[in-house]
Amino acid sequence: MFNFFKRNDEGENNQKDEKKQSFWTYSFENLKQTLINTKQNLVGNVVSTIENEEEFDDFILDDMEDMLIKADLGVKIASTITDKLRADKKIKPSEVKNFLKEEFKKILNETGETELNYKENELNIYFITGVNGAGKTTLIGKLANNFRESGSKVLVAAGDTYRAAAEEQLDIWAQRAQVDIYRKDGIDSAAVVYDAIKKAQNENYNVLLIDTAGRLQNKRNLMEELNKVKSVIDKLAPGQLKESILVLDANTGQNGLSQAKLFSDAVDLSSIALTKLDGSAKGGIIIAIAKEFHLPVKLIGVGEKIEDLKLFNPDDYINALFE
Ligand SMILES: Nc1nc2c(ncn2[C@@H]2O[C@H](COP(=O)(O)OP(=O)(O)O)[C@@H](O)[C@H]2O)c(=O)[nH]1
Ligand SMILES: [Mg+2]
Repeated sequence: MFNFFKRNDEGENNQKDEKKQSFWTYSFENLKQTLINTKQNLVGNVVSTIENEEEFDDFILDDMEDMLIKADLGVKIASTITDKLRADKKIKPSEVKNFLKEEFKKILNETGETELNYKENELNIYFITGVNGAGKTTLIGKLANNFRESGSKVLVAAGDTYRAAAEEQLDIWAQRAQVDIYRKDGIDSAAVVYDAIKKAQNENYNVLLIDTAGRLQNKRNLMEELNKVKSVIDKLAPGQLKESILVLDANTGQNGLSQAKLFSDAVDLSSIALTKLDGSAKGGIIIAIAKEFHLPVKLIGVGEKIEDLKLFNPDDYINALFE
């Protein structure tokens, strides 16, 4: 496993490694600041409304369910949580905060590994998907920079051949991140990806980041194109594909759930990158996605700058929401 992905590097006193690590990790204090609106929306409102009640009667439970749904947790989790309280009469409203914390923790724990999959000394391919404007190209720029800072040889592939100037935008990010780009404008995405994989394999790259389109004439065309690209990867580089990442804008809230469904049907996702968490009140979507799709969030976007991509740490996330 990539050393810099580890949060606790006790005994690590190599300054260069510390610098590298700082690119990926997010201090607890900063995470808390980023989640301040989500905390109020998801936890603060519910707890302050409920905790002084005498007992969980139907009226309060309905109210609580509504609040959780409005906080973008989704109907499924909201009703599971309130049904538990209906069934277990021992839990009192004064304990609601701790109860919620444990419930959220359980849901996040069930998604499995939250560290980005990476293997030393081989090609690691990351297939990046998501709707237009979610933050795919930006994420690729930031990821490329982090990987390059961490010592990897990085290639990015301009697979969004649909949107005008998409290749240009990726090119600018590649320069900023000081990594190589494979682009060939005017041909189809699968062909670009085919060439990029060949190049990455022949020239011993450690990381290949594949950008894709987020909007075609219609959903079906988009899903077909993504599926075609995925087949190329599966055919040329089985085992080298380390993550199929869906990039979601935190502010889309519940809409993110339908996006996750659409994309996971087409490309068999392995993880989520949640962008624009900075300032968002809808960071609870992380829990909804974990519950509905068993997909872990592995990366969070916390700003527009190159260093604003961080590894997601579920324990810190929970503690930041409930502290
Ligand atoms: N505040 C904020 N803005 C972001 C973040 N990630 C991306 N953006 C912005 O979102 C917009 C769309 O990003 P882009 O990468 O072009 O999305 P794409 O269409 O999915 O490739 C750009 O203006 C980015 O600067 C983030 O984590 N925080
Ligand atoms: Mg793009």
